[in-house]
Amino acid sequence: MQFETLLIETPAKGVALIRLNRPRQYNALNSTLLVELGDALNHFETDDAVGAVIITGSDKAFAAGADIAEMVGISGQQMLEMVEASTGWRALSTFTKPTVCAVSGMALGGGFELALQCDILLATKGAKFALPEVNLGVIPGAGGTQRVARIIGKSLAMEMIMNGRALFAEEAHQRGIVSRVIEPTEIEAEAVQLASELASRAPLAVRAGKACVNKAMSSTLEEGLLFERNAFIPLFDTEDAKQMMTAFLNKSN
Ligand code: CO8
Repeated sequence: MQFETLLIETPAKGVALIRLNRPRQYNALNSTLLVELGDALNHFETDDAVGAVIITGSDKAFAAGADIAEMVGISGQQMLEMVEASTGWRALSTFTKPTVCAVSGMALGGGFELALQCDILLATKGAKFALPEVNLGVIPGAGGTQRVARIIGKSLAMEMIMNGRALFAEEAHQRGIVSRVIEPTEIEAEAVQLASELASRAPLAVRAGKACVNKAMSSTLEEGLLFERNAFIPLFDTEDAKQMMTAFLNKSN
């Protein structure tokens, strides 16, 4: 696959890596990138050779947000049309396979929102997360207000969204935004190792687990428990469950 704004790599069996590649603009998310991201994810969704996807940027920046050059002076109606044409957001939110986001440097605005839509977020020491849209007279528009508030709580979310307060990797880790803080030289290898493990696991169980955790972020406990029950039961009819439990009892796993 050839793209103008993305590089696609296969760093390990079952793993596809999407590298945001607009180095001169700190990987700012322009409309081309957001369409190409949708095309790449839609391809990987149906590619049986891919079990997990890594999304990453460069050493300096994951992404500096939406491309301000495309937003300056546009109307609300034009922004709505741009959002609807940006298929990458929808493709990521409906992607059923596991996604690992490896953030080096800065993840700002839409770049942070993109990272927040991935399943597992890894960051380098020194990585910076912020929602600075207020400095441009707007607010986050790709889920930032909702996802950040649910993860870090109201007061700090208010500081980030109303006052542009940044979180560095350690604080982002303490507040549950990232699951691991890693040396810059090691983050990519660790992301590949993690994605390889995910890709090697029973795919239907991994997808069901992902769907359930995502449901937890957007439902009441009762709705989530029902969703979990409905995801849990059918897994007993899968070959993986039968074989893996038998292998456990036979001590051959
Ligand atoms: N958009 C466009 N260009 C950018 C962006 C951006 N977000 N960020 C950096 N650039 C460009 C600069 O214009 C500059 O270009 P040039 O060399 O042609 O002048 C180049 O990248 C280098 O930038 P700087 O000279 O500013 O470099 P610094 O090292 O001094 O600063 C920063 C780097 C900190 C990244 C700084 O550029 C900055 O603050 N960028 C803006 C960050 C920001 O405000 N992000 C939020 C954008 S709004 C948003 O994301 C809303 C999301 C809504 C999603 C909606 C759903 C579709």
